[in-house]
Amino acid sequence: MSSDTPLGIPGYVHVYSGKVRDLYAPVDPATVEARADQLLLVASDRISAFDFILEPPIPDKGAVLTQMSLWWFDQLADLVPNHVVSTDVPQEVAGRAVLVRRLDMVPVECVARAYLTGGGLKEYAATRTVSGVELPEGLVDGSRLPAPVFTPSTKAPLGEHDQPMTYAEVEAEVGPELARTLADLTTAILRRGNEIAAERGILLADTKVEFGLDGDGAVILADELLTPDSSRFWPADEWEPGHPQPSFDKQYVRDWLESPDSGWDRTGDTPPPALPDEVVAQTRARYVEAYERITGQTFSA
Ligand code: Q0Z
Repeated sequence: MSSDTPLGIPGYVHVYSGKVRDLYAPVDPATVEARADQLLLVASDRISAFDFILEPPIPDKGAVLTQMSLWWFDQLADLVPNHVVSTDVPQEVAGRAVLVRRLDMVPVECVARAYLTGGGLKEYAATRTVSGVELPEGLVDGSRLPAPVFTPSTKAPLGEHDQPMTYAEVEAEVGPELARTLADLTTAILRRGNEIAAERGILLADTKVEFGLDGDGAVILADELLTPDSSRFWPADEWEPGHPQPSFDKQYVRDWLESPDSGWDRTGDTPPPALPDEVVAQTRARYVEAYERITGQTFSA
């Protein structure tokens, strides 16, 4: 049970908390009311694995992921406008928060896959299609797809899992014109992300992005972008189709939790034990390494 009180941030009101991030609204000093046009997106150091929030948090994870998102927004700014307003945020959340435009969020999780694994692999094994797209035979866990495929899903409430949507369901939800824009933008984002990441020895197997509409109906990229929390990062030099690929960020955590050392039974009904210092340190180092390899910049907290 993680019924933690969200952080009080002077000048902001708490709006919502997800598993690993928190949302606040700035208070307008003139009216002392929450502003309707902006949000503060705060990334915590919390980490999830096997659907649990683990203890303890990973130091600097929120800052690493926030800085990585900002870097990607900048790299992809010519492809799609984004929601970032300012990185001038309260000291309590320095480095791990972004002030953003409050948008009318599109009710679709926009996923694209460049490599086959997870839910996409399961669908392929049953039908040789992924989200209705026919694929060549002989693909295995980790295979690169001929081209990125749009595999949208529903936005499930907290604690539930997203369900796959067909392209026709997306069209019915948002109309055919916006559906085409979402699909094209999502695959273009993953394609561009992989062109950049490949030069740095990282494969982006898939990604989940969220879009919103501004007051003029323009499609704006929101939320986070191409982080290890929204995308599968694989080390390119260890890529070997035919089995599950090591996860760039969480492999130490998963391996330790599944090892006899942890004493944890994943199939039972007890929450996982606290991570040892060594696993926390290695996991932090992997997030920092991902940031430094992707951006070419040194991470400083
Ligand atoms: C994002 C989320 C959480 C962080 C709503 N620009 C925007 N305008 C309106 N709504 C959102 C955004 Cl990014 C929005 N989320 C997901 C939840 C912390 C992000 F608790 N929900």
